[in-house]
Amino acid sequence: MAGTLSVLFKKNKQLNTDELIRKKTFWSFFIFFCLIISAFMGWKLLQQQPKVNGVLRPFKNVMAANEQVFNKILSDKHLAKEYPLSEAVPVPRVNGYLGMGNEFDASQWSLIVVRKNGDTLRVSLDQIKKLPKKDLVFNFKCIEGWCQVSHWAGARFSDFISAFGLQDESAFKYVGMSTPDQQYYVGIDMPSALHPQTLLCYEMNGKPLPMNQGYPLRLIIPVKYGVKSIKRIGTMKFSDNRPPDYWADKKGYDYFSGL
Ligand SMILES: Nc1nc2c(c(=O)[nH]1)N[C@H]1C(S)=C(S)[C@@H](COP(=O)(O)O)O[C@H]1N2
Ligand SMILES: [Mo]
Repeated sequence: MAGTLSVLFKKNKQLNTDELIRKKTFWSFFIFFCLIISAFMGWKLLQQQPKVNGVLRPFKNVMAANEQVFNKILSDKHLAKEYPLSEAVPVPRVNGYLGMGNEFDASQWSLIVVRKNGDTLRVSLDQIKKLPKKDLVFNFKCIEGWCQVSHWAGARFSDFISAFGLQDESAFKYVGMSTPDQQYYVGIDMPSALHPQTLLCYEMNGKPLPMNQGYPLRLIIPVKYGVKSIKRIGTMKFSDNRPPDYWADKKGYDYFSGL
């Protein structure tokens, strides 16, 4: 044992081949062991970090940095690819059920818009249908990993803003939307909301939206993952602070979810 120990600290040229092998073997195992220990301690340390929206803070910090970068280069500038009508699927998948409860009374629905001064504006579906209609066939992408070319139509959010005199409201940084029962809600950065392909959508495949796809009015926002395309919009609010966002708050998904 003492022999082995003394070998470890001797210069290579003082050792014979056997001793040299012993020395090298020891040190490589020692380094390997240290790496394992530090990896384990690092992992332990990470576990002890506080969580932000269910995501460990160090990860959240990296995500926040990524968000900054990607929100600058994505979303609000480029156009999503549009497809010919013939490529749209006949029966688009139904994916989200929050806020889609049966107790919804469509006859009582109107879109509630909370103005800057606190007043509420109620807008009927007919009023929205009077705005120029934009058909959009695009590849709808869900963050969970599926995508589908589908056909939607509605009024551009930007046309809605100007038609209803909401310019002051659109000077805020964000718009928040929630279902009539508040079960689902999203926050959208204003440049993406005002993007020319962002629709207040009331038709799918040339027909009124099916109930489970957000009748009477949903958001279609091709520059974002599907999570942001809230179905059955009840209320719309504007703010400079980030409005609550179901998936960003519950699961720590990227707030912008830009594409
Ligand atoms: N009200 C409401 N809107 C929602 C959801 C939801 O659960 N409730 N899910 C979102 C998600 S994750 C996706 S991918 C799309 C799915 O839209 P679809 O059901 O028309 O496929 O809706 C989004 N909008
Ligand atoms: Mo999704």
